[in-house]
Amino acid sequence: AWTKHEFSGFKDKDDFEREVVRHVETTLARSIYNCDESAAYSAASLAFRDRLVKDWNKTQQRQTFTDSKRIYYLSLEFLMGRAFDNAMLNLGAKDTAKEGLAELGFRIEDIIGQEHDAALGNGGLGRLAACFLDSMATLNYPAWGYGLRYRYGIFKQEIIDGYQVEVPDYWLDFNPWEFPRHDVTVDIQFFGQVSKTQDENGKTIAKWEGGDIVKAVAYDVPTPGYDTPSTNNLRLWSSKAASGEFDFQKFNSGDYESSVADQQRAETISAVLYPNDNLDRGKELRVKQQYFWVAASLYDIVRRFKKTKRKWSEFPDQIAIQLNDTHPTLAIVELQRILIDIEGLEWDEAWNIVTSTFGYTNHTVLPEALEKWPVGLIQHLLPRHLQIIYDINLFFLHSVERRFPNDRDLLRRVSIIEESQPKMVRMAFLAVVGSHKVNGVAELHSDLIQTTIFKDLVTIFGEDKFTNVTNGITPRRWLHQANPRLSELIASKTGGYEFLKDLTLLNKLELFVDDKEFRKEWAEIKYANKVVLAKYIKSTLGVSVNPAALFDVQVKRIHEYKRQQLNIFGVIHRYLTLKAMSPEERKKQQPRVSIFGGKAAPGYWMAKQIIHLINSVGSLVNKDADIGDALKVIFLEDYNVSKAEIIIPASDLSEHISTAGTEASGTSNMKFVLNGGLIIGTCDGANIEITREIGQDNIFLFGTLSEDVEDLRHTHTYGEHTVDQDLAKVFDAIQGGMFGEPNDFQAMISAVRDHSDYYLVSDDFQSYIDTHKMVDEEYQNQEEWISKCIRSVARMGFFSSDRCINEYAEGIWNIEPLAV
Ligand code: 26W
Repeated sequence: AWTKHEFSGFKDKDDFEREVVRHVETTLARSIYNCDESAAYSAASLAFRDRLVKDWNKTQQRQTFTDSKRIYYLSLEFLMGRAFDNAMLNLGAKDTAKEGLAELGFRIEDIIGQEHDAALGNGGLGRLAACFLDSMATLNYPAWGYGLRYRYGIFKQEIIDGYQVEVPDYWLDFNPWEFPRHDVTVDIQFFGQVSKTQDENGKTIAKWEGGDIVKAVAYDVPTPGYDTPSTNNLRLWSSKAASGEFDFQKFNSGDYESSVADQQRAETISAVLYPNDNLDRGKELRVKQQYFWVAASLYDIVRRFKKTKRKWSEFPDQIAIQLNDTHPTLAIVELQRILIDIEGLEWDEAWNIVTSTFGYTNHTVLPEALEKWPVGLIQHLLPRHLQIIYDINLFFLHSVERRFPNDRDLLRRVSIIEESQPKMVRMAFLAVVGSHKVNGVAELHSDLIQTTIFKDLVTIFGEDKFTNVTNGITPRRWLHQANPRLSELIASKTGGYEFLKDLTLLNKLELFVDDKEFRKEWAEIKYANKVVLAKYIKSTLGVSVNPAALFDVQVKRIHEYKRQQLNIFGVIHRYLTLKAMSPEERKKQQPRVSIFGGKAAPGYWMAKQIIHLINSVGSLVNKDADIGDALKVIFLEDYNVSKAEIIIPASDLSEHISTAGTEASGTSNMKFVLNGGLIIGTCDGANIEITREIGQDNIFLFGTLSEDVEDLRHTHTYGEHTVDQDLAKVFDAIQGGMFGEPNDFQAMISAVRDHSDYYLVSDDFQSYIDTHKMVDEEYQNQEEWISKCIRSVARMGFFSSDRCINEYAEGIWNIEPLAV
């Protein structure tokens, strides 16, 4: 077994300093007298990397030696954020590093600030995968993540004249957290033809030949657990031309240009993360990314399994593979192909192995987000896979027909191939058919998938195949790292930092709700966090905000279903109301800062219009002398993980106001409550379970319930549909030119007033405004407000990603932690 000393890294600050100096002088080839913050960051990170890699090696040896069952988490996105602070905290060596850096003349915050976010994800799904890696390592599960090493992560957002402008995020200039494995490569085949022959026993043998080969190169990222030596691996694949630098044939024959072009075409596969969130655009390059990544990962997994010399039937006892949404669904087809075409298993035996191995997590019910690929595209790119998909579908439909004879409409509805023009492969159905468990990510969402998109499949497979695992977040990053003072205060009352490993220990805080001194300390920490954010706002936008005002935050991807338009219409309503008041009356109102942040997909025109309106409202309101501190409207540029770590601890109220039934779970709702902020929200996603845990009195719920959404939408389409009166006044102000050229915002207004108001902005407007009035009133009573915050935090234990990972491990993966 390891001793704590062995994995916590440095003996003392001198030991750490020596390592930093060594890296400055040798690895970076610089003089310690010419070491700026950037070099200090590089050297300090390398010093920590050296420690991580030792734990990483031991963890891998141990996993191999014990030959225990592993979970492979396949995700096209891992939104890791920064690694340095996380490594220091998880290794329990941040104080040591802080002292050491101070002696070298640096402030640790400045050094942490040098790191570029690893932003290989869009939003919720990618960040969830990152929280899961932290929990799997912390809980000592033998686990690997598999993803793509994008050269460009999610774009950097700039706001220019109130509009979003996208700038490429080239983040790999210097990345100490990855290890290239030039010896771990896989050849990936695309295009080509399939030939079928018979062997001596009359069995049909399929051969996939010809086409193009692209090389996958592995890059390993060690992911440390908290207070444990377990350091798991995140393996990211990078694409490269197969024939090395050049195609020498072409090169020598003078066709230099096209030999370079081939190489660039290969590298394009892992070049860029698709910036769409909850929107499927069916691009050929995207499906190429998916197959490239899935095929490389499975080759790796199978290679590792074959080394153990076990029987194929033991594959599912040794390996669980989780599909993070439908993006890796081709893995089901690829494993079946490997088993029947390459390893020579019979179809049924192979299919048993496949379906026992995979689990599928669904993250959305939005129809525009459900992946479908044209049959013709798959035929062209992956001809053998299309045959296997057709065979899977044939066997599946036969079994359905046997159990439900003469129901042709059922067969049409559940077919993996949609008989449309053109025909499409329904990836979500393929994922359900090829997995042994399917889960949603919050109770309401898991109920909804079973009663809507997968209703027929529940009838066919039975309810036991479908389950719920409510999302969670890692308290290490989202409390300890982001809000160190609150973490320390909690530790002082709950018996040390144990709560970071067992979040239910937060319940001990309930004993201190009535402790006036404790409430005061709590309030001071929140205020200090707000001062930090206020300074950040001043330095980036030049706007002064009063830290004593109520900070009202909505940060997430910009999407109509998340309803930032409802929020900004509410803000305009507040502005009009304030303007109509006498100065004396205005003084009595609760001051507010409305803070927005989030990226719009580059092609999502309506989302970009919403960003423009928020910025236009801000530039009017923020310089209106009548209004002063009563209202400020802020749009924070380039919302990302490291900015979330500043914003979330500074919030008094956060907005989670999606149309009921549309937000699968949400995870930032959990982060905000855990940091002592209250929520205004709809009865959607995990808000419902948060309410159950923390109590109705500690959350501001409003709006239509999900069971009423469909009916309401129908009244819009067929009935008289009049816009809420207060909302109509907001529209008048916009159309009167109060916020600039009204035409710029016409689509947002039309969507509600002239079209069917699909997201029910008008229906929910009045209750939204009324609920904000209640918020203002309750905020006036600070003692009561703080009590609610403390009570809420005390009851948030359930939302740790540790609880969530334990549920997956027990209910879906059937794996156990490795003793350390
Ligand atoms: C094909 C385009 C595309 C890209 C990304 C479709 C769908 C996605 C993701 C599944 C969208 C996503 O991030 N969903 C979010 O997943 C979170 C983690 O479970 C949930 O908390 C959010 O509610 C859900 O929107």
